[in-house]
Parts: sequence; C-alpha cells; structure tokens
Amino acid sequence: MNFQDKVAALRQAHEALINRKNEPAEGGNGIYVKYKNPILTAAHTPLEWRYDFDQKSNPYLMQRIMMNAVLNAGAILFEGKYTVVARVEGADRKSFFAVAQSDNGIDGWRFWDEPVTLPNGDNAPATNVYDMRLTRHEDGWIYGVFCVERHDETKPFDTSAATAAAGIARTKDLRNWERLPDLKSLCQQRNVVLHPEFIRCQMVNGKCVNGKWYALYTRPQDGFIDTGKGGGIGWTLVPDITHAEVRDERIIFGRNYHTVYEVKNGEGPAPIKTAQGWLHLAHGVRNTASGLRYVLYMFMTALDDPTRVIARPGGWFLIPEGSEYIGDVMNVAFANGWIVEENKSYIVNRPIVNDKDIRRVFIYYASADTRLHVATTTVDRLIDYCLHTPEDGLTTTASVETIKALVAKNKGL
Ligand code: BGC
Ligand code: BMA
Repeated sequence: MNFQDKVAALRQAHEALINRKNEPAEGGNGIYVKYKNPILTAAHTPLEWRYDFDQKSNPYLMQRIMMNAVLNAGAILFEGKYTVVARVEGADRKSFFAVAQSDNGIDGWRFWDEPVTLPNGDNAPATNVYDMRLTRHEDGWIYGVFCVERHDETKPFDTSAATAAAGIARTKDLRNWERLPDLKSLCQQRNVVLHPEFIRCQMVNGKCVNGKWYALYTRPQDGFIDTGKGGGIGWTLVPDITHAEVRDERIIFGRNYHTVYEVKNGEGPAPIKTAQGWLHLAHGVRNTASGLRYVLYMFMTALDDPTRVIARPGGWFLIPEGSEYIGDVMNVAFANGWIVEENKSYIVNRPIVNDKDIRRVFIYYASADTRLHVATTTVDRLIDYCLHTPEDGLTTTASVETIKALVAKNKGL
C-alpha cells in the first residue's frame, strides 16, 4: 500500500470505530444496563494527535505519539450534547483532559480537535493531572475539580514519592479554562468534588448561621496512597472559591472493617438532586492478594442537608466484569461522571414529588484504568436501589438474617 492509501485506510478504520453502534449488554441486575462496547478508548483519540501525516517526515506512517488509555471522565450535558472531560493518558504516563461529545450519550463519541489547555495560574506546575469532576454550579460557572500530582520534594531521592492536591478550574465553554488556586489543605487531598449549590445555612451549636458558602466533598489522606487515620468522604465549606481552603473538615461517610470501602473511599461525580434527597455515587477500595480492588457504591443524603446520610445500601453497586477486569490496573471500576437528563418534555411542568422521577441517568465508568464505558438507568431506579437495598449489617450473621428475611417474605407471597 502506498502512503496515501495507508492514510485513507487509517481514517476509515477510525471513523468506523467512532460510528460503531453500541447496544445494551445482556443480563443485568434491573438496577442499570451496561452497554457492550466501551464508549472511549485510546483508539478513539484523534489520529492527528498520534500520527505525523507528512510523508517526508514520516515515511513509515508511524505513530509518533502513542496513547495509552482513556478513563475517568467528568460528565455534563453541554449545549444539548452528552459531554465528557476525559482523562487521556499518553504512552509517557502523563494524563491530560480532553472533551468528547455524543448526541445520545451512548455511541458516536468524538473528541474535540485538541486536548484541553489547562493553565497553571499561580500554582506550581503539576507533573500530572487526572479525574476531573465537573459541576455546573448555581453561580453560573462550570467547575472542574481534579487531582494535581507533583513529586514530593521533601524526598528528593525517592522518585515515586508524590503529593496529591485538588486543582480547581472553571469555564463557560469548556474551551477557555480559568485556573484558580489549588485547594489549600493541611493534608493531601484526592477525589475532591464541588457541590452544585450554595449552602446558605451552617449549623453552629444547633443554630443556623446564614451565609453563602461553596461546599466541597473532600478526601483527606495522610500520605499519597495511604488515607491513614482519617480517610472517608469529608465535607468543608468555603466562602470564596477563588481562594479555597479546608478549614473545618468533617467526615460524612467513613470506612468500616470488612466492607467494600475498608481501605479507601471517595466521592465520585457531584451528587444528583432529587425530590427524595441527593444521590451519591462513590468508589470504595479494599486490599486483596492481587492488589487494590476498586468498586462503585451509592448512598443518599437529605435534601435539606447534603451531609446527613439517609440511605446506605450495602455492598457494591457496580464492579468490573468480564473483560472490564483486564487492563492497566486490574480490578478497578472508577467513576467521576454521570449525566442526568434534564429539560425533556416528559418532566417539564411535572411535579416529581409523589411521582416517579423517570429522568434517565448515564453513568460513565472506567474499567481497569484503561477505557470508558456507559451504563444507563433512571433517577427513580437509583432511589429505589438506595432506599430498598439492605444495609450492610457488618457481620456475617447479619447478612444471613437479611437473606432469611427476604426468603420469608417471598414464601409468604
Ligand atoms: C495515578 C492514579 C492513581 C494514584 C494513586 C497516580 O499516580 O496516576 O491513577 O489513582 O496514583 O494510586
Ligand atoms: C485512584 C484514582 C483513579 C484510579 C484509581 C485506580 O486513586 O484517583 O485515578 O482510577 O486510583 O488506579
């Protein structure tokens, strides 16, 4: 094949991959439907990012820059399109953010021409950035909060010593990003997420102090990997997001021995507001002989107090299955993005209290730190899942009693 034919074949294969129809996977659990094909992989990245198409400088039509993975993506409905800001990782292990869009949220995902240019602002340059949570805040901005990783300069001879902090950027168009100062915190932070609404009442000694605070879900950790003594999903109020600082942090969802979040947990995407409370998607980590296992779990908090947990369904919600298990970091399911459909005719002017909230939810999860998938469900189903999945009783006896209660109920039917 001559050079031009090779280029044409490459482009054709790439278009075929992008235009490949996706379909629901068989089986399932009634809670959500996973789709068969990953929605974004390294092979979906634009060819222009990888190939030099000049025959003179690249006669063998080699990939000049190779891509390793597309994973953990923030997600948002933007200008009517399902939009993700994905973590793209190159062969050099550096990850960066890139916008991709689809008309239906399921297939036809296409990256924009160039990755996001993320300014450093006044912050020290980062070695790596990843896992952006997108929040459309009531202040009118779209925020991206992400992990900023730098070498730990207090350990000059340890080339894998790192520090993690939360970077904050905001935008109106997903093209121009204003970088704000990183979240100031006494300890390291990862998995920080901005709550979509202002908090207008802060309880101090049982009394409501009125104000207008930004709220952040945090995940304090003692070291870069170790969450240490504290850990858990934390909460902090910030008066000024342009100078965000963790002053007062409290854990709203901790960890327990022998649960799916025994070792670590962290907020996933920004929570979804429903008439019955806030829906949260989080990840939980436990250690095994084959390394850390990352799964997704859910919980709900009160509508008038996003820190008060009102539903704690036991166990995992979503795990890596089949080929999802295999990849760069085995046994990992991770999600920092979901989209709830809004403004669809069937919900307009319809009170959702005392009625089914059938808005569709698109969960964007990555498997094995390698590729991005979608699973779909509805708000109503997620609420049902949260309110009616038995809690983890924390002992084997409690689990058996829970099963027996269900068996007895079924026998009585
Ligand atoms: C990796 C992340 C990972 C973190 C903690 C970072 O260097 O890029 O994917 O979550 O380390 O293991
Ligand atoms: C973490 C995350 C993710 C990643 C996971 C598994 O700590 O922040 O980036 O998916 O580890 O490697």
